[in-house]
Amino acid sequence: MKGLNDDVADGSPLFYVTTSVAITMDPATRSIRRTCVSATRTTTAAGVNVVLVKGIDGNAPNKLVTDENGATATFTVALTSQPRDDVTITLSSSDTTEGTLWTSSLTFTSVNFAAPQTVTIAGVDDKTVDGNQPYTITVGPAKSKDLNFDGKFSSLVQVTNRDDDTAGVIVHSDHWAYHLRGWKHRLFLDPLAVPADRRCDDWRYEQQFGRG
Ligand SMILES: [Ca+2]
Ligand SMILES: [Ca+2]
Ligand SMILES: [Ca+2]
Repeated sequence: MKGLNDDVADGSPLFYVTTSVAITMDPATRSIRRTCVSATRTTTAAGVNVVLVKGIDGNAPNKLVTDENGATATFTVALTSQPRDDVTITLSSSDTTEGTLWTSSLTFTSVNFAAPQTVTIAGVDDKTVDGNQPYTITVGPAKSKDLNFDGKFSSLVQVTNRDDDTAGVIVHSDHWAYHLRGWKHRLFLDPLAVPADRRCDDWRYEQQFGRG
């Protein structure tokens, strides 16, 4: 006997093979008229397979990295067995001020269930020196009329969004420049942090950090 693969998570069903009537002249087996053989067939279990692809953390291969400068990270999702009905898997970010998703859900059918679908995460920029920030992407749980999947297989993808800001004084508008002109105090500014076209004549640039 040889088991046949159907990719459906239908458990390990017991099945029977019935032979024809035994025909023998052997007195020892003459009483056997019909033979029944039982066997079980095992199949691949239902599940959701998540594989990290791009932006893998060099220090932690089970994590991803994005950054505030626009770097993205990706992972793929696929089903491990053929569903009896469409399976939808929702995706969400724990902190949308640090990382967002290009798609909010994936749908798998009985045809494309094994083809990995790519999920892209984009780092979100801010203007504060907030350090590298961890967040998580929640994958699932699956939703389906197929009870092998419905409400199951939730997992987390750990991500770090790297900060790209550094401390310094940056003048963003003429409104700021107006107020700075009236200051009588010495300004301890880093000249390189102030665009040349934003420097006022009466600003005093001091590179005397630690002395004023
Ligand atoms: Ca930034
Ligand atoms: Ca930042
Ligand atoms: Ca940030």
